[in-house]
Order: sequence, then C-alpha cells, then structure tokens
Amino acid sequence: MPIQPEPAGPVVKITASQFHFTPNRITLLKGQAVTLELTSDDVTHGFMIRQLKIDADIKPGKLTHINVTPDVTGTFKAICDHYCGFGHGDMRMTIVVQEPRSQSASAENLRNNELP
Ligand SMILES: [Cu+2]
Repeated sequence: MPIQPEPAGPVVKITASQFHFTPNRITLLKGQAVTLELTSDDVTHGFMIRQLKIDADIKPGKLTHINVTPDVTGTFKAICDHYCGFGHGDMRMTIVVQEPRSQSASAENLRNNELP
C-alpha cells in the first residue's frame, strides 16, 4: 500500500460518482489546514481546483488524501478533469474559502453590543 500523508487537520470526505460530487459544496477557512479525503463509487474521476493548485485522480476503492491550506478567499469550482462518461462535463462542485475571523469577529461584535 502506498504511504498516505498524515492528515493535516479536519478531514473532509468527498465521494465522486457519475456524474457528481457528494457533497457538492464545502466551506473551508483561509489559513486552516484540512485534509480532503476523496474516493469514487464507480470509475476513475479527476478533482481539480485551479485556483488552489489541486489536481488529483480519484480511484474507485481507494482513498486519495489531499492536504490543503487555502491561502485565498473566494468561491471556486472543483471540476472532474478525467473523462468519466457522457455527463463528465457536468461534474463540478463549489469550494468556498472564508476568512477564519469573520465568524468569531461577528460573535465578538455581538458580545460587545451586549455590554452596558
Ligand atoms: Cu469526469
């Protein structure tokens, strides 16, 4: 068995099948390391996010781990870049990368507003 890199953070599981990814949308935090754990239910698929410099193959019956620490915020598309059948061109999912502080910052504001 090939040695997989150690998970770098929370594990986000993504399953590819003809012709979609499950889930089809995930949210990551800028600067926070996560491990994407990819597998396929049927044939070999691809997983490419150009802006995050991710490009991997997803093989049936195998786990592919990608450690990623997003360094930009935004909404990105992951696409299948390995031809997998007639619906191949429709295989995409959305990756949202948010500022890690936006949530705690608004919680902080809320608390501050509650002070006398
Ligand atoms: Cu495909």
